Amino acid sequence: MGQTARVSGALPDRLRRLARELGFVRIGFARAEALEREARWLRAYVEQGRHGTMRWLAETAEVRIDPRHPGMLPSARSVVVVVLPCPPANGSARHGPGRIARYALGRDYHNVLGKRLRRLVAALRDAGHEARGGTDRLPILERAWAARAGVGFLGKNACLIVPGLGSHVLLGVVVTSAELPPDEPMPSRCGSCTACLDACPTGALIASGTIDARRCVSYLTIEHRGSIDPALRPGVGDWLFGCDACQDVCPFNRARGADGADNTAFAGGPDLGLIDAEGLLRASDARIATWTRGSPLARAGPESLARNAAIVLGNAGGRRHLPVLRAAAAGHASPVVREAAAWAAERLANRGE
Ligand code: B12
Ligand code: SF4
Ligand code: SF4
Repeated sequence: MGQTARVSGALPDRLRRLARELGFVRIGFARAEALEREARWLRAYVEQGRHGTMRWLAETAEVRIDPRHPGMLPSARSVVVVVLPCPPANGSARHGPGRIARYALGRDYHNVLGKRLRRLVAALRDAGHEARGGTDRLPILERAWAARAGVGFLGKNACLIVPGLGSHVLLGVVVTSAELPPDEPMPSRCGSCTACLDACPTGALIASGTIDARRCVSYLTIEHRGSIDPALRPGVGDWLFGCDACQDVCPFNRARGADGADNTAFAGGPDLGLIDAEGLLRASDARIATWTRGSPLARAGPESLARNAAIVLGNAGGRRHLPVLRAAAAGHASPVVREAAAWAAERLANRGE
């Protein structure tokens, strides 16, 4: 099998060509070995409980720092990282208040990238090597490997930034027994800029590159179930799902080509223009599930989306939203949504515009 893989002169080029054909805009190779510096960062993150309720992250922490771990691929020699730009920025228009993070504006990226990554895995297996690929769901620190494989650098906002493209990119990884020529890692290029640290609405970026997920609006609106700490709700602002605040201010996202405008990979997803905060509060769970099918929004689930909608209206709505909030506070099926709607109605009433 692939454990005894030798470098085929043509394999790296074949992989690069295939990646390009599949629409990936960058590809890089790194030697599979234990990540030492990042292991310290990840262990500190978990020990301090900064992963919040994402227990799966803590449970797989040791697997994530070495691709040769029995839980990953013991025969691993190389890590291949590929980059796909996020859906174009123009898909976010909706009627009332409520924004959706850029990465979630199209079809679910797990499907879009997953299908393409299977082709890369198949090419490696056809060449006699072992390979495991995935996006998001493999127990591996994708950003760290992307920086190692030279496709970008880790910004102070913790994101992987690709010079010329910015950080609105999604990553895919293939771990393989093939020995591939490693690319040069890319060091940080943030310099003295601190725009993202200053822009984070909840203080979730506690130091350069260091995040406390428990305070992060992305975590709160997507991963966190149940009630959101009232102290953090104003910081949620008008984010219905995810948050791009620390990326929106980044100078690397103003480069030409960073808007993903010519990227059609995510086309054909559900029409997210249908989803606004008011509609989410009025809709049944079944209706919300239908609206979000095939989109990353499905991960949050109807209850969390309706909860987020109430908070968004409390932060960014007006008195015209009081009736829908009061109706939800009195009659929504979920106690979490009822409480969030009561909080929002009181906030709007007290604002007294
Ligand atoms: C869990 C998770 C989350 C959680 C926790 C995020 C976190 N930073 O821990 C939440 C829900 C908050 C989240 C949010 C987002 N996520 Co997310 N997430 C993940 C996931 C599944 C695991 C991340 C993880 O292991 N976290 C643990 C920390 C320690 O690791 P890390 O985030 O990789 O940390 C790096 C940096 O923070 C930095 N670092 C950490 N500590 C320190 C300390 C110092 C001193 C320094 C200098 C650097 C540094 O180096 C680390 C090396 O990897 C990955 C997919 C994967 N398997 O890797 C996607 C992933 C990281 N997410 C992604 C995206 C798109 C996002 C959002 C932009 C979505 C959004 N718009 O709402 C936000 C960005 C928030 C942010 N500023 O980080 C992309 C990243 C794209 C990119 N360009 O970087 C990934 C890679 C998914 C993918 N396949 O494309 N995410
Ligand atoms: S995604 Fe939003 S809340 Fe999270 S670190 Fe970035 S700016 Fe802060
Ligand atoms: S906003 Fe500035 S500090 Fe933050 S990631 Fe971008 S360049 Fe780096």
